Amino acid sequence: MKNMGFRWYGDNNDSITLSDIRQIPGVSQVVGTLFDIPAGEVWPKDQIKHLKDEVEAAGLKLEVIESVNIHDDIKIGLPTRDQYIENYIETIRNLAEYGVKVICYNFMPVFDWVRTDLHYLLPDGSTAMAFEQKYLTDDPQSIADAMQKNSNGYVQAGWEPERMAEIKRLMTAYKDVDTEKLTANLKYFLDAIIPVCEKYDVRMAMHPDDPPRELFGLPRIYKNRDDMLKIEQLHESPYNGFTICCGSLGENPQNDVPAIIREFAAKDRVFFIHGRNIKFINDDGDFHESAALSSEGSLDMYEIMKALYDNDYQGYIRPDHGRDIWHENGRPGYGLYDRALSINYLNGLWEAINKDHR
Ligand SMILES: [Mn+2]
Repeated sequence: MKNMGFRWYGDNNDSITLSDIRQIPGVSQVVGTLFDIPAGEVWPKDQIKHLKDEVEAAGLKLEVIESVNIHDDIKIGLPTRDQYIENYIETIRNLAEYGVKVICYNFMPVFDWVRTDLHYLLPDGSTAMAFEQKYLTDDPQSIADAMQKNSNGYVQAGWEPERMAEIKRLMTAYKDVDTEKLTANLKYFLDAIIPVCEKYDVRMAMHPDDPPRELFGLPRIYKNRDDMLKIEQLHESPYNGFTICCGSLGENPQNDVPAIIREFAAKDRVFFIHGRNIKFINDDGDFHESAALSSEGSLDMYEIMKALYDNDYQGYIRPDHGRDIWHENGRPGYGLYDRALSINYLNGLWEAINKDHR
């Protein structure tokens, strides 16, 4: 695929180098971030320029950013949100100046993605991240501590220490934020930023909640197709759209991921794809992440790629989390080898579908 990318956390935050990424066949994009900038602060132009320059020096492009995190005050709807939204707008303008076309973001309260095991042992001896409801305690702090402790010394995106130090305070601050209020706060945010995105040609690609269900009593507003329709209608614009994370949506067996892609890609509201497979462990929706190959997981990756092809998808795609294989010991889910295998597989499916339809 022409816009195949690879997520990279930056010089001091990743076990993988840009030249490693360049050597994966068929990769043209780095999905980049300024990992050290806390949510709510403006991304400085000089740091964006530095990132773009080094990505381009490696023969790659920087057109997708993941993520520009949204300050919790915006999600809670506090009066301080206006300043944080101003900062967000300035970041959008700064990124646009350096050629960024898509910003991936999420609107999950307190926690980003959640797993109960970062090293779940698979029958072939590899490990992957897993979610089993029975291990989810009532204490969010213990989940945060486990995520940190088991990440091989890396900080996981969405689990930054400054955020985790605040869990108790945040859980209290979200006490009165229900689904309706969180949705209204998303609308307030979109109404403010989307006109800027239209002017500067930057598309906002919201990432689904992962897993797509309520946790710790906190609301989740992007869990399925109906949620997507609502989000789309909050602020109608070709710049208000989605990241389809196949794994995240696929973690609810009721979600028909290829059908969701068909519906929203046909309307040109899909800007970014996370190509990931998962495998259900039981009928309760517990799952582990798996190799991308359809036969290794519960999602049909051919149908997913076919849905993109049939809708003439021109947007960006990257593999999502991978397994840890071949003695790799990096940030769990973000090793080099299994994600490179995913890219080769997804590109292989794409080539085959293309040639079938010539
Ligand atoms: Mn994802």
